[in-house]
Amino acid sequence: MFDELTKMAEPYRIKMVEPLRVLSREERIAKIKEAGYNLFLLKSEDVYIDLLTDSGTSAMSDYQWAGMMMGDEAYAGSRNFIHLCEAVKDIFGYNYVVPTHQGRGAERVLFPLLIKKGQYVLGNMHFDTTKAHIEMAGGIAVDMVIEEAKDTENYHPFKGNIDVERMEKFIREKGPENIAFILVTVTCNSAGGQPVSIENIKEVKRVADKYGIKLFIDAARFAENAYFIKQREKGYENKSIKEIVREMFSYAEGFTMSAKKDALVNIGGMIALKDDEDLFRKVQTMVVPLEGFVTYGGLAGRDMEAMARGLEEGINEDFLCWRINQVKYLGDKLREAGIPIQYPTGGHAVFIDGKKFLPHVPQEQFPSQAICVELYIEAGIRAVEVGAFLAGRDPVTKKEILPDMDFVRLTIPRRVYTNSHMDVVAEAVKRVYARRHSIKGLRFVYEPPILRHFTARLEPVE
Ligand code: PM9
Repeated sequence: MFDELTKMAEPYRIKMVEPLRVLSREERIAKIKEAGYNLFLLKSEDVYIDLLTDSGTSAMSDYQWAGMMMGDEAYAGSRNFIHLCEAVKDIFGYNYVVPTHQGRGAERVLFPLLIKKGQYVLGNMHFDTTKAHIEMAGGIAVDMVIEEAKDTENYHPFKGNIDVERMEKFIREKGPENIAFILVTVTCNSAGGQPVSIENIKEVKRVADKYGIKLFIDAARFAENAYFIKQREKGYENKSIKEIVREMFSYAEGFTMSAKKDALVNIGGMIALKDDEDLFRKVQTMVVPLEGFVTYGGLAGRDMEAMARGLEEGINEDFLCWRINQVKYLGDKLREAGIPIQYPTGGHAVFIDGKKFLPHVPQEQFPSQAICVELYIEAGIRAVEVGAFLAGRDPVTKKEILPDMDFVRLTIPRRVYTNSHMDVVAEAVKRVYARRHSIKGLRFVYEPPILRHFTARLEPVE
């Protein structure tokens, strides 16, 4: 166990390195203009520190790489699938596992089995692909995160919690038969990587049971959520991460997971179910045409081995302590400099409050995207906008959706960057903040009809 002294540095050493390249400021100005002021359209080699996402960007361990060599590439029943099932049973206590190529593959398979046209899916805040898959299955996604999440300045230990009172009122108004299921996302990515407490999950479960509604978990960042519970929730300080994970998942019927986050792999996902054999059979039937045979679901045997091992490593408390504290380290530096961020910092990213950072830029001109552009120009850092640019337009009125929370997400890949890189990021943000008054908004040159933020092209508003 690492102690107060040894906790000060990474709980691993580096065996292999990947050189970084930095373009000159002039080159960066040219590159971002060429990319239509959209950071998704930059080449990765033109980026110095890549904070676009923590998804699929982790560094795998020697233990995982060794496991890759143990890939059993049989079409059916590979030993790596069996290892994956054992890991899921051991960590989550669930009986049934269906691998998928990534998180959205799991959503694509499971959701149509649970949703009847016009039904609601309630959650804290659904991730964008999750919302898309709910809608593609004929459902309506409703976000019910607590109001405290929207106040970025004030501390709340569990800003990812669902507003249970509001949820119950909604169920009564619409009728339980019109609710397909409840989906709790841990941690709540869209609210700033904020955790959900066990108490809240229990309360949601109580209401779900009262009305005969099923509860599922979007488990992408389950381990980071468990770590926050251990740190912040009374009664859990002496429990192991595994015990906390077990309890969190004991209240749900099943989960979808993007394994590209807390399971520390570059590709992979799954659906797991506690004990619903009937639903398991249905999932197995659907996964074959959509993803692949029931024991590989779009993954190679070696990918499943890395995933099984990654799940075990992902709940290691020393690793989680370093991980969460690295994000906090960057967040603290920004807060000390007076930069408005979602507070407290979340598990996987520091979220800058774009509306407070650039109050003179109207939200329709994408202040958070403008900050992302400036950060790239300042130091070759690629962050991602989670605000109005991503939110898109109302499908009926075609009006811009202007979300309460408009963020620049500085997403930290796992085991990839050191705190020296965090120092550079903090300094770059401070420099952009110092010249914030001269930063202009952006407008569309090309706007695709759906998921526009991936391929849109913009220009500065003069
Ligand atoms: N999240 C993220 O960067 C990656 C895609 S967008 C650049 O935050 C949750 C809570 C997610 C998530 C992906 C998915 C989808 C589901 N739930 O990307 O399909 O944060 O593996 O997972 C991204 P996949």
